[in-house]
Amino acid sequence: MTDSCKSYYGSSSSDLRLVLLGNIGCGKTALADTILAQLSPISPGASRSCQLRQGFIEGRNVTLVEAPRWYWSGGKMEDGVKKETQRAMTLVPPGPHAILLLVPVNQFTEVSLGLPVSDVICSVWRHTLVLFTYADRLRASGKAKNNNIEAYIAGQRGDLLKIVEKCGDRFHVLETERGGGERSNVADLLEKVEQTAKEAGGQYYSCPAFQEAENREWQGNCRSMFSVSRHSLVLFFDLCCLWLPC
Ligand SMILES: Nc1nc2c(ncn2[C@@H]2O[C@H](COP(=O)(O)OP(=O)(O)O)[C@@H](O)[C@H]2O)c(=O)[nH]1
Ligand SMILES: [Mg+2]
Repeated sequence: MTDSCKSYYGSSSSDLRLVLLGNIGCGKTALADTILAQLSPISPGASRSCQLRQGFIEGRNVTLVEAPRWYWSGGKMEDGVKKETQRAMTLVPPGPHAILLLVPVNQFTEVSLGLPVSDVICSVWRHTLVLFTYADRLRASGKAKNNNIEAYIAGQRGDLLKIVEKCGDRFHVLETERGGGERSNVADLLEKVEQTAKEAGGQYYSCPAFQEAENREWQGNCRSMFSVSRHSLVLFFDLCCLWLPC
């Protein structure tokens, strides 16, 4: 994936399109449920393929795609996973406003172990926001002094800090307690997503597959316009021949 952007032009300002990335169990489905305030339909084999969901939340039409779980082979991400993840970007036309990289803050994960997440994220870092899940578990473990997650990351998790820095210091700690706190946490997250798009120059990520499709459509339109005008000319010429005295 190469980094390529488009302006908001053509999409409503109340639309918000997201791609959720992260390995199995990192909390993608739970996050989608929380954002959309609805339970996910149970779909077998869901972890290998993209899941698209929509809802109207906090005054915005939110569309989100849950990308597939990660499979590694020889330290590299499997090609099938890569392709399916790239497909995730194409399921939210004309492109996602932000990519949320979910990282369980209480564990050492693929991300924190430095496995090549870049394989899938590549140069879309500037559209990516790190979303820390399992903050409740970390607090319960007592590892975060004064229950302060930010201080724990800054002081004890240089591995996670590196990822956050790669994403332009954009991160959000997901709070999972039920009730008002959870909703205001989602509202904060959606604001950060909009901020991510603003920081990327008021642009959303437009993947190469989209550009190719757009180019094909444009070329197709040109071809059909040309063929329409060519047919009109032929018709005009035929009519002239009919009207003109021989
Ligand atoms: N305690 C806790 N459990 C979570 C959190 N996020 C997800 N879970 C649970 O972990 C399990 C896997 O989460 P899920 O959203 O299905 O992960 P996915 O594979 O990334 O879609 C589910 O039982 C969730 O309820 C979290 O932040 N804290
Ligand atoms: Mg899931």
